[in-house]
Amino acid sequence: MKKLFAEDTIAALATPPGKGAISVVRVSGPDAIYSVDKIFRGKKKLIEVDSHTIHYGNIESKDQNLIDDVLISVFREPNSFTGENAVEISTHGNPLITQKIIELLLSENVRLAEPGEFTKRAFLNNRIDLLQAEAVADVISARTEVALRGSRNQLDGLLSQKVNELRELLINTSSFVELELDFAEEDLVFIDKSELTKRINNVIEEIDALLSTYSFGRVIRDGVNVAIVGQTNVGKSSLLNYILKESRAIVSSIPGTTRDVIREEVSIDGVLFRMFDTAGIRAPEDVIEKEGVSRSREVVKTSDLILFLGDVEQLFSDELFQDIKDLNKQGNILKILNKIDLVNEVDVEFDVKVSAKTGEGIDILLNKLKEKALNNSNYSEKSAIVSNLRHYNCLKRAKDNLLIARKSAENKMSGEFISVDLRSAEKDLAEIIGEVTNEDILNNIFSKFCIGK
Ligand SMILES: Nc1nc2c(ncn2[C@@H]2O[C@H](COP(=O)(O)OP(=O)(O)OP(=O)(O)O)[C@@H](O)[C@H]2O)c(=O)[nH]1
Ligand SMILES: [Mg+2]
Repeated sequence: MKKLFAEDTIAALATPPGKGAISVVRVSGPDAIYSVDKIFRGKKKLIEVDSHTIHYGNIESKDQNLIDDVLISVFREPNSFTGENAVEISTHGNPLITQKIIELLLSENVRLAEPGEFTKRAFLNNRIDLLQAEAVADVISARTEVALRGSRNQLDGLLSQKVNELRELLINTSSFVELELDFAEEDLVFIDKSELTKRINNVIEEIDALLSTYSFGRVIRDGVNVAIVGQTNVGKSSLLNYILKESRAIVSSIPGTTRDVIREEVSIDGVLFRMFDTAGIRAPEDVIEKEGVSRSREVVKTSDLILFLGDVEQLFSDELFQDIKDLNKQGNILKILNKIDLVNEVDVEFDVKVSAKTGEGIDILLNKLKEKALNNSNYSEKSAIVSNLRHYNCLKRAKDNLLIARKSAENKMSGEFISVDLRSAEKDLAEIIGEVTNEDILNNIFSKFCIGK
């Protein structure tokens, strides 16, 4: 049997801390079943039961005091999430109970799990690849349905499959090149140069297609930051309230009402928008307002999208518009004209006209927001999507190596050069799914998980 990675047995609370109907303590490692058996009184000894069975009984302290009556699920290696012996103890949902159970386990040769250690073990025992391990965290933290479907696809291996296809193509192609080198003296041709270039181009195209999903992938995974900015009193807070359908921010006819940045989330057709209502920008009247204005400017810098608001009375200050444009590198700005309920006609240039009072035009605005955020991309939910910077960077490096290989092929360089770059590109792809990896990368990924995952 294949040697499993871990020698020690770990335990942690797998459900959120706090009170609930039930809580689950998860135990994994060679001694998982044996150690739980030591603190469990049921009809049968757990070391004797079959894998994937559930058992009722009591958890007792050393002096035989009842801690809780529990249900225990037993999984025998290699058929568990981690690939190791694993036990899940379902208790009544009280932190005092789960804490006590974990303490008892710690006295039975079990140690507390590190963040992400269960998932890390699943990866190291080849139950899932690195892409899927990362998807576990994404599935858990997804905040909209679209994000959930995206991470679910990754967990199901959609992106892994695509990456592996490309790796196979590269391995295949570079073996032909290498074969030719082996038979250099016989002057045999296994793959002619035009076929070689064609194949490299094919992989570059596929990588480009994956890279192009990144902005979309990032949007559905992380959401979009939207800043509402403009002069005072143009109706920024009213717009926020209208979009949220609640009276979140204070609205008043006094200019300079909003002083702090107000942040709220709203999901529009499954895309998460983080809306920032900011202090109106004008020459500040006091220190608090001054701080408010400087915070507005900070928000502008880090937002993905800007709603630059004017109203029918104040229109747009070109100077302020330019100022905001200079601050925001993304340059995604929508010019919105507010309070159109007050006039019959308007004669200014803007992207959308709305009334935060009557709601006129807000639907159009939200659609535009979504369009801008998704960059007009129209990806099928069934296709592989890149949503993680680490994956994006690996793909980018693979592409760069392929561009060099293509150049060498076009310049009729010796196969040695070409095969080296093809192999490097393949390694870059292997890094995505964790086939080549190092401890730093792993620590970096799994330390972001919480304990119990
Ligand atoms: N008629 C009309 N009045 C509006 C509309 N939107 C906002 N107002 C009014 O305009 C005034 C200012 O609205 P706010 O939402 O507080 O404006 P703001 O841009 O957040 O202002 P500051 O926070 O001071 O920068 C309030 O009296 C609102 O009722 C609108 O579409 N139509
Ligand atoms: Mg305001």
